[in-house]
Amino acid sequence: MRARDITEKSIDTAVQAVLKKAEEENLVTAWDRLEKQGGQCRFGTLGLCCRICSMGPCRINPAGREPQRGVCGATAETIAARNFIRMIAGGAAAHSDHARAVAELFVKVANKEVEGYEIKDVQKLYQLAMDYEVEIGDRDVHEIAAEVGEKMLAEFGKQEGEIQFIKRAPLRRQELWRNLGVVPRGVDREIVEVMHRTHMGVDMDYRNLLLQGIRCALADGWGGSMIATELQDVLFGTPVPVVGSANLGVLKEDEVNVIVHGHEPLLSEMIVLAAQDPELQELAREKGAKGINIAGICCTANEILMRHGIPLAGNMLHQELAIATGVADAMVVDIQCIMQSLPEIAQCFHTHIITTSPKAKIPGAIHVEFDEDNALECAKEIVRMAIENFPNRRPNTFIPQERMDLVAGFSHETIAYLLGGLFRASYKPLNDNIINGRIRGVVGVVGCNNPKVTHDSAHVTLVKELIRNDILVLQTGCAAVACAKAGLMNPDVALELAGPGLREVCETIGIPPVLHMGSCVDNSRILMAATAMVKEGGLGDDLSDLPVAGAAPEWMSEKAISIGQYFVASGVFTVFGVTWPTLGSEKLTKLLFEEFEDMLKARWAFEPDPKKMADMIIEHINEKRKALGIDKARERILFDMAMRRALE
Ligand code: NFS
Ligand code: SF4
Repeated sequence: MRARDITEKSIDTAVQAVLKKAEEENLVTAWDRLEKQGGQCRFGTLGLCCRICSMGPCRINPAGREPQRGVCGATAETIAARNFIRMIAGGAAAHSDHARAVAELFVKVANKEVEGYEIKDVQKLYQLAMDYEVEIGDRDVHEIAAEVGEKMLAEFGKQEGEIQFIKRAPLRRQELWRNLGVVPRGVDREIVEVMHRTHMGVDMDYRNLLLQGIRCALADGWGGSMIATELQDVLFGTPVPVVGSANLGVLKEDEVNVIVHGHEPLLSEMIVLAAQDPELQELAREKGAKGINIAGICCTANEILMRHGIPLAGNMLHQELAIATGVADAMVVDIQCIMQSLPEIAQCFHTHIITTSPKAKIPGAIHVEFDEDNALECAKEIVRMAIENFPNRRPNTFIPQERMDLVAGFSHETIAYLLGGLFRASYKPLNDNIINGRIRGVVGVVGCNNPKVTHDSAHVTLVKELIRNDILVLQTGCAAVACAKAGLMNPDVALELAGPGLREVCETIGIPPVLHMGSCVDNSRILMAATAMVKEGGLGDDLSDLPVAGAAPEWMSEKAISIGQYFVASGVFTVFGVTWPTLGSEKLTKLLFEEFEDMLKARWAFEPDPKKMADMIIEHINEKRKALGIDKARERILFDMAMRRALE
């Protein structure tokens, strides 16, 4: 990639300022490394490179010249399909192994084998007990939790039958899945089967490969990810609206800054708790700091923002820059989306990079293994290391001023409460306002950052276009952080940008037009919100009837592909930006972009330009509205007091 000006690297002025500092100090960041990659491999980009056996690596010429086959005879579509579903397996594995860790801890908590954690959301536990047909009666909460936990833990390795949460989907969708034979058994089994079928010389029919890809993705969305979300809510509390702030300006010159980065809230929850410890607070003061400041990066940030209002230091591409401010006394990481370069950058400052998972070590980092049997002590040790490190800060510190206030905490349950009130929580007001046309539709804008795209630009441009067109936006992951920083989750800023219908509804309910629903495993919340819309009635009887869509305009990870595939398989039209990994095979791309429509009543699309992406989505939503016969209802209705009351 050619050298780019700083303003082409990110639209975030805080990022631009720290990138400038990094340049002056000769630090190397993801943007520089992307440049150093030069022109990236075209075969790989198009999905046409196969490294599955040692007769290869093989590649297919995308221009139709030789070679057109791998040594084993594999065609372009076989190679691209195998690569694609292996991405799904990678993503599903990441989400689900995270979920497994939560489930294992949950069982220990239920059995009172560990200290520091508790069952916080008993209502949600009861809901799960009903899902899993666990008797509630007048049994002790821990007893119920133990049985629920065991049953949920058993889901991962389930050999036969169907995972339980499939039954949460609209009946029409379940029927469609059963007819296609894509209802997942345990997620472990589906991942293993992807790996088996993509081994040299096994499944060579790209359609058949994709069916297994779909089954594996569904095992993620309605299995692994949903289990993670549900059990995290029971353990740490189901999110309710909370005020927070975002961007590197949340770091503090005069306090100990502990940055938590990664994905599992098991550790970060304890770090939040440890930072409140009076002894550690006192130690911080002894070392000359005014207090202890916790800030998050990536999905860990989203998890503790949603439940505690802990500030967001930034999204994926902020990780190196947070260190480059010179005020990060420790960066604590667990799993996923962490850059190997962190210890190198930290060398130029005083920052401790602390790895905590036995699954994720980085050469040059300090490893403090997180021991959940001793969670709080472990978290305290980490916070203490950060405090002891505070006096070692070097003079070259710089904290950009950017810091945006926001409202987050929109679990799908909370949305129902906000819409309908505590005693008649429901999605009816949302459906009504979609039917009467004040709200055109609902779109999930999710996913990563990718330095190939001007950082945050695609997220922010797309979301602004959508809300301007009266589309309510639901967000998770790094996309959510991007829009939070841009003010789109701040009602004062964002309502100005929303179309009149959306604005009216949001003002009445008291929500921003862009709702932060959490981390990437919490995309399962979006599935549940969409399902609640179907079940409420008036908008068709399947997820594919809804005027909704999904988008990941700056995606990079395998997890994003798994999420996108379970969105599509659940009936949601989904558009990705940046680059598309199957373009080398016309047939496979046609399957994903066109034929899926017949098969799944939803399809994938690819569009790197966020304005065009918005047009594509709006057109799709308009079509769905037309099919529902609600396209003419969009005349403007002014609210009088009675209508406002009715809405409340
Ligand atoms: Ni999601 Fe969360 Fe961010 Fe992408 Fe990574 S942090 S799990 S994968 S980069 S959104
Ligand atoms: Fe080449 Fe086939 Fe081996 Fe892939 S599996 S590397 S296409 S010979």
